Amino acid sequence: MGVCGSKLQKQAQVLMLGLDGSGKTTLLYKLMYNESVVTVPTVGFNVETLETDRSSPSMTVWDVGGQKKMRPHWKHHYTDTAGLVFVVDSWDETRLEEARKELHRVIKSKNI
Ligand SMILES: Nc1nc2c(ncn2[C@@H]2O[C@H](COP(=O)(O)OP(=O)(O)O)[C@@H](O)[C@H]2O)c(=O)[nH]1
Ligand SMILES: [Mg+2]
Repeated sequence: MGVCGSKLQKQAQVLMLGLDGSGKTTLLYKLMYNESVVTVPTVGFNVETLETDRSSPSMTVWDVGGQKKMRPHWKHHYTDTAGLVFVVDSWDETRLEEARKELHRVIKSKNI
């Protein structure tokens, strides 16, 4: 139990979802390097490990492509996910309803 507990402390998996173009990859690299990078639409996913201070677990952040054809694949990343970040472009009001539907679909899933 103790060994298992210490293992869990070392690393936590965080899943970052949201519509395509909502700013997920920008946020990931801002967190990683504190820089605004030029992004291209994510095909597949980006994954980065963010180091925190020694007392906290490091975070492995999965930024998964948000295009319509990618969304059915989101569920394959739910296992072992300790946290979910759902990114919304609050400026783009025309897609808020689409974002709301997708968020509800994710949180209603049995596996998350
Ligand atoms: N103005 C503004 N543009 C942003 C922001 N975040 C992302 N973008 C831009 O929005 C576009 C899509 O961002 P990206 O991170 O690729 O979105 P993703 O598809 O969710 O990974 C890019 O041109 C970014 O430069 C933000 O906070 N403000
Ligand atoms: Mg992206």
